[in-house]
Amino acid sequence: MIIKEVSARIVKDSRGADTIAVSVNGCEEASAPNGKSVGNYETPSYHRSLRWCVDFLNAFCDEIVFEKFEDLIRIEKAICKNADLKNAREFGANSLYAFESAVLKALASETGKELFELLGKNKKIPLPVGNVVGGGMHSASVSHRPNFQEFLVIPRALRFSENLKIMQFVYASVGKKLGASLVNDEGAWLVASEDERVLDILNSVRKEAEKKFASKVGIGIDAACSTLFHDGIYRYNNKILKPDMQLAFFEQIVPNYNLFYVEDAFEQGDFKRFASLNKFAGKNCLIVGDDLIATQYNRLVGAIRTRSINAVIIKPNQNGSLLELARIFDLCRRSRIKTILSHRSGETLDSALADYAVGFGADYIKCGVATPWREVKLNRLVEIEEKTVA
Ligand code: 2PG
Ligand code: MG
Repeated sequence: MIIKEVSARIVKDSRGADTIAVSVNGCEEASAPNGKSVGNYETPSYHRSLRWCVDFLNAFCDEIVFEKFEDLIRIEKAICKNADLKNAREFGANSLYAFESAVLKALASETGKELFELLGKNKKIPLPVGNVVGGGMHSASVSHRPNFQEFLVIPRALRFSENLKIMQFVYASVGKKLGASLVNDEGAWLVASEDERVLDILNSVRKEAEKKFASKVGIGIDAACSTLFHDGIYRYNNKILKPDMQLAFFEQIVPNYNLFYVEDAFEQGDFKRFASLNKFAGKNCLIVGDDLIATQYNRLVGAIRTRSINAVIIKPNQNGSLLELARIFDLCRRSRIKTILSHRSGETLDSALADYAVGFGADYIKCGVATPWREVKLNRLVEIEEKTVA
């Protein structure tokens, strides 16, 4: 394939905020999402501005020969040359990701392949991590909302289609028990409630789901604690915790609620307490770094060295380069770190995340349970499963 024509435009995400969409050779558009609980170490979304990146891509006229995933290096070199940058990621995580993804979509279409087939040999269908109840920054419209940003369900049946049914059952049943009717940024239930009450309800529904579907079902939280941390202290609705008290608190709630998954239990610089929790609970629970790593290779190397995590969130638009994402997945595989490819709270209707989860061989995909922006990715995974699993 020769890249002959690039067109870019500004579109709206699920929150109505601006983001970038790119198409190559007139093929299907690729777009980038936007986060709200944005980590300090994420690659900035745009070089100069969104408008500047859109104009740059519309003027892109290098005719690059592109035949396989690894040829993304040619795209990255052309960007560096034309925009006078040292590293392609300086072009911005949203603009680089949308462009690279659009190139891959064009290659898939021109070669009659599925997008996930372009990414190498590590294919497997991931387990879903679904956001059932929301709090924190994603539910800012409700006072007395839970402190934790996300209350999650992680079903572990063999088929993705079955896992989807389990998530939908848990979602509907928890919503009913909480008397919830509105949803937040990620389609999770919007409620005024204490964290502990939500965890109790989620746990009881988890047990019901295990019986009903004869499958293991885990629960978890994205505590997103960087957003609770101000002036050296974690500030909750009903308490204030110093960092060591925060560690003690998590050492209590992980076994008490039988948590299978805990993301960002500490603020984004605290490798040490992540490591303590990992040592304490990492045998039975995924100790997940999101803001801690921010999809940056060097921070992942640091976390592996300090044994701070046993699982990592990977967000394409925290980094930008799909080539670097491939290196991150490789490092995780070699270091036995579980991988969770993740959506953002402000999403688009692009379903490519599902293909990247399968193509990179992610262990999990975090993309919500409800609302069209999340469902499009879940439905694509069901479709991929139908195509690939006998
Ligand atoms: C997170 C993400 C997605 P945001 O913290 O894991 O759920 O939130 O996209 O707002 O950073
Ligand atoms: Mg997170």
